[in-house]
Amino acid sequence: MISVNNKEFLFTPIGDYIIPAEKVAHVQLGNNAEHALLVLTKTGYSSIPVLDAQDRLQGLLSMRTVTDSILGLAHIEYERLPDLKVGEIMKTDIPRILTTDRFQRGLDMLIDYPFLCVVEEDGTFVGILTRRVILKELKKYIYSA
Ligand code: 2BA
Repeated sequence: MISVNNKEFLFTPIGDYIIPAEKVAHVQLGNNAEHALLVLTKTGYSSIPVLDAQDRLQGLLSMRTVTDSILGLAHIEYERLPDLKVGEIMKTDIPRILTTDRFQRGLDMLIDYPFLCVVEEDGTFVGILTRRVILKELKKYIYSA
């Protein structure tokens, strides 16, 4: 069992650890699935946030969601990609965390998810909190304990 004597870091606000929105690859509700597939492929990320025109978080889109949406009975129907809107196929039941939340909440939630979308109270997308950033921070505290 790891023992970290000073647990104050658990209560620090997550603000410092957020990857800001302008550095996060995302798609818009009205983008079509072909554009989304391009963004996912080019960035290499397996899942990215979906925002509306007011920059509010609406859902998540993954490579799997896109592929599922064009899966026919016998083959993948690529020709349907331009007609499908991101808003129709995205996942809406997604984990999110508030800018005012603490490190501990982020740590707890990141056990189940590779990243969390960070939002303001009104749903405005602020950025993401990734497993990598939180693990790096946790490592610092454990090694200095
Ligand atoms: P994944 O895309 O499945 O990536 C898993 C891990 O692989 C990432 O962990 C990172 O360590 C590495 N990785 C993948 N693609 C990378 C790339 N293009 N450049 C550098 N490293 C890459 P985390 O950094 O903890 O990220 C967890 C998840 O957060 C990612 O899962 C992705 O879904 C999302 N994510 C991270 N950074 C993002 C960004 N700038 N824009 C959009 N989504 C991002």
